[in-house]
Amino acid sequence: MTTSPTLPTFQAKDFKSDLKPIWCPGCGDFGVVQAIYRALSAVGRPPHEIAFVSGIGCSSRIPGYTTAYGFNSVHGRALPIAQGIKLANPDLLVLVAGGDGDGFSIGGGHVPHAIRRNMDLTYIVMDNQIYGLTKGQLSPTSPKGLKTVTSEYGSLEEAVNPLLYVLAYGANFVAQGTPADMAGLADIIERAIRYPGFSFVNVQSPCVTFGEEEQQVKAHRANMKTLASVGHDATSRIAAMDLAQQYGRTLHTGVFYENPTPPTTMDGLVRERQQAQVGEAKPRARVLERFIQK
Ligand SMILES: Cc1ncc(C[n+]2csc(CCOP(=O)(O)OP(=O)(O)O)c2C)c(N)n1
Ligand code: SF4
Ligand SMILES: [Mg+2]
Repeated sequence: MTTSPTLPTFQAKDFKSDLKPIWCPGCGDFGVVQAIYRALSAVGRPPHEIAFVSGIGCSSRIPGYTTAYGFNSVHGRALPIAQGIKLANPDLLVLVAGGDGDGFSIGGGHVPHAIRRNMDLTYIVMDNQIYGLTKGQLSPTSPKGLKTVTSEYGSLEEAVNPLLYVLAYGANFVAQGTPADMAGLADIIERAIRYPGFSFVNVQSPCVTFGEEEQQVKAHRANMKTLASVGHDATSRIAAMDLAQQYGRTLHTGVFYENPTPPTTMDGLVRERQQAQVGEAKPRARVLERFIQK
């Protein structure tokens, strides 16, 4: 009798690098990276098949704390870099991470395009409503009225709503979690990774140094409401947009929207087109002729 070869299995510790995080003690990002280790072990892809891209910020240090290939890149530019990686090597599992500032101020213009291209990426934003790394300035998700070093009398601006933002642009998987519920967060991230297409996870990740009292883990634990407990239908974009309007007032956790019929991803469409055109493709050496003729 022959036995089938056993596939390697991974534990959370297999995704933990030797680098020691330099986050402030108690920072929410510690919980987020733990949830990512757990999600990756459940997904079961080996570290060398994973590319993890981030921008700049406290949260963007995350790739270095994993054993995946990591790129702590340029402020606000994680998504374009990740899309290039996925296009060049579609077999890689590509994760993207960063902060609310990285993703929704300097990088905000890249988000709609990543969504409409719908490459198979998972984008995790650690939303602490502040610029943590640069010592506590207003971020795009800071609530109106917040007093910071750059808004001594209180912010006059409305906050960006990251959930509504990505839902409005057509993201097919949108979720929110908090490290106050580690098991729930790991589960959400695993589902996002498994979703075939662009998936977005907003993590309410407390900044213990510059964040507000009501944005800390203890308050999250007391106030969070799972979407399952409110009977939310995650197959309806409209229902998701309705609930997402409570961002900043109610901490809903779970999957807001999951398109039950995922459209073909752009990396998939590119592959299809390449295969269809392989017969008529010019040999590499004569590729310039196509431009010269025109
Ligand atoms: C082009 C550019 N502009 C500004 C900065 C300074 N900078 C570094 S991180 C950051 C914001 C970080 O906030 P966020 O993305 O929310 O991450 P957090 O530190 O809160 O996790 C800024 C403004 C930079 N590094 N590069
Ligand atoms: S400044 Fe805030 S976000 Fe940055 S490591 Fe410290 S607690 Fe975390
Ligand atoms: Mg931030």
